[in-house]
Amino acid sequence: MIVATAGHVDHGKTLLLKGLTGVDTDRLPQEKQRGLSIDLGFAYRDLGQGYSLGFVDVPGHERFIRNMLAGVAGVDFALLVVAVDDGPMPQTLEHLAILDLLGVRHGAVALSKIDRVTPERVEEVAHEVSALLENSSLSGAPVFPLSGLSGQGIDKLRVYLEDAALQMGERGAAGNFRLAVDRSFTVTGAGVVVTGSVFSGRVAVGDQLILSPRGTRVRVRAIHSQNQPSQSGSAGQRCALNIAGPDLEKSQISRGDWLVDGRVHVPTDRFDASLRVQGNETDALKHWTPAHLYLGAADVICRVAVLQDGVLLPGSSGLVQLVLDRPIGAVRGDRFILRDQSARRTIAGGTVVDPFSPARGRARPRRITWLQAMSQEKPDEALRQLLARSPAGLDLDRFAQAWNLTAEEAKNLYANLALKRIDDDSRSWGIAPAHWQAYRQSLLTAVTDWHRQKPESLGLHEYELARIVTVKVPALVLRRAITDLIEDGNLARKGSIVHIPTHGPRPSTDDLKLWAKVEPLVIGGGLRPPLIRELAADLGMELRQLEGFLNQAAQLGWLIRVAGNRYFTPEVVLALASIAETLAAEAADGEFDPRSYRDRSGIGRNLTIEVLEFFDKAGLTRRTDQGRRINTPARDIFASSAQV
Ligand SMILES: Nc1nc2c(ncn2[C@@H]2O[C@H](COP(=O)(O)OP(=O)(O)OP(=O)(O)O)[C@@H](O)[C@H]2O)c(=O)[nH]1
Ligand SMILES: [Mg+2]
Repeated sequence: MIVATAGHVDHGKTLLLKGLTGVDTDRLPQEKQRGLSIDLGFAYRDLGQGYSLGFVDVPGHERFIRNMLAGVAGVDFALLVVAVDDGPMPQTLEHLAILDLLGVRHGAVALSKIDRVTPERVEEVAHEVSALLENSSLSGAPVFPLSGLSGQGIDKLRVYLEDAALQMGERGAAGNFRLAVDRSFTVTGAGVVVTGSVFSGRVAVGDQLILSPRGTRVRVRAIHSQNQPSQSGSAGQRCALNIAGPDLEKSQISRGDWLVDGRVHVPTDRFDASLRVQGNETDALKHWTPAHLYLGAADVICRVAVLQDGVLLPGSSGLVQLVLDRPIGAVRGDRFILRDQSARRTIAGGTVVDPFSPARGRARPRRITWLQAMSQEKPDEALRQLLARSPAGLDLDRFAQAWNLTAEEAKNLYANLALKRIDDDSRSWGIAPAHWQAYRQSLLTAVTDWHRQKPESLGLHEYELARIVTVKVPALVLRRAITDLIEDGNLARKGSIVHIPTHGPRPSTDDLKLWAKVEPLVIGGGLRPPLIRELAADLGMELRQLEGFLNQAAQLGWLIRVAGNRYFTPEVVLALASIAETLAAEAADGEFDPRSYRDRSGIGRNLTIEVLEFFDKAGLTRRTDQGRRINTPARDIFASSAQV
């Protein structure tokens, strides 16, 4: 368990921690000199049985609130310190508001400096503080009157903290490893060490991690968890990681960076969030208000885009998009604080809803319903709703990253949902079964409509199909849908053209006109139709143009290109095939040779060779040592194209 102090300047936070742990967390010379905490201080207390308490001491002075914000992010427990001589002061209130906005639910109040006042005064402040807590996330937190100076009352608080730590146990180490860096330094002999609170997951010595958002790869050489050497560290602990990497020298590590598992290295400079405006703000939060964002240990300047109703009234909550000056690390559920432009006032706090936000259409109704689904507490319910609302499905990898799910967690989640998954090497797509059916159907409808409108074409290219269909999916999904439809016999593919299997191309009027001239000439040649060259001369056409037409006529099934320079009608091909069958049937051994074929058909020696070779290719005949025999009956091969 990690405990952060909170409270007004000089109210006795640091002295109390010294009483609890024996450690003076004011380590900077300047802090000693001024008797004031400036930066974060850290202390630990071992509870045995593998449990320990980690303390983050924050400065109370309002000038150092930025450090305070870095310190309280990611803690489990808040220790609000109020000196009874002063009673609640401005930073008591501000720190309490911050803890409330961050949703810190576990905590205790230390009423310090009781050695300075009467018991009546202690009672009075106790009441005052309890009333302050009432409408906050720390409502009902126990109150411990004590003196940091004499040590009176500290034992009771210590016992309470130890009990709380044991009760909380180890925070579930769900999610990928994320540590919010609050300090980094170099140790001679060991190298770079970074410290911070572990927000989620687990880390072990030897793990590869990424320094995010800059993306530097590092390896974990050694771990101190809660100040003890350890082989691993996990959520709810403060860790110091000794890291190494080839590019580490060059990269400046600073407070606000994250050390994360590669799966959640997804920097974002724009995210959607649910935001609550502080109740004591005087004005409504307007669209595009500039602000300071504090998330994890990072702070960055941003603009607040209000997504609904234009403004957010004091005390109210709503959806916003934060547009940041620079990328940071953030995942669904991360808590944050907004302060005003000059960073003087805490104005709001919130929770990240979707770390991956579109720049355009952020306030469209479709986007708002998406965010409402993403606002669900559990990822399975969120995914169920998103799938139901996404006719095109969604990117599952993005979803898992947004929710900081490990590969294992994601796998289990998908297994328990009705979900059609389409994966390739680079991405994983999910779509609700009903939407998948509808999408496939829309493809079929589009192809059918295409045939109706363009009967002369065989079909359409995949990219044309993708353009026509209203639901837009990634190429991988389109391809899978087409493949499935082909497998089920609903579609057919020829090259890159898809079509309904029963559809054949229909000729245009011009084609029909030309065919009316060509057909008699081809038929007129009997079993020896004219050469293409001869046809062109007869028709007065250019050879190339005629060839184009004949090729198309072949696709329409009107002609068959038997030899390189000659087209036959299917009827003539069938007649020539019958001659081969007759010859084979007449022969005792079922074989015939080119000479007998030439004599029977009368088409001449050269054409005989061409025709017989064509028959071999088409599978009608098969060559043997002596001649040829029939391989497949002519009707099975040519009858469907001939008009019989
Ligand atoms: N008499 C008395 N003095 C105390 C007590 N606790 C703290 N002090 C004194 O109050 C002064 C401030 O104490 P700190 O512990 O530094 O206060 P702090 O809350 O850490 O202050 P910041 O970190 O600057 O916000 C010091 O001089 C302490 O000795 C107490 O219980 N009784
Ligand atoms: Mg202090």
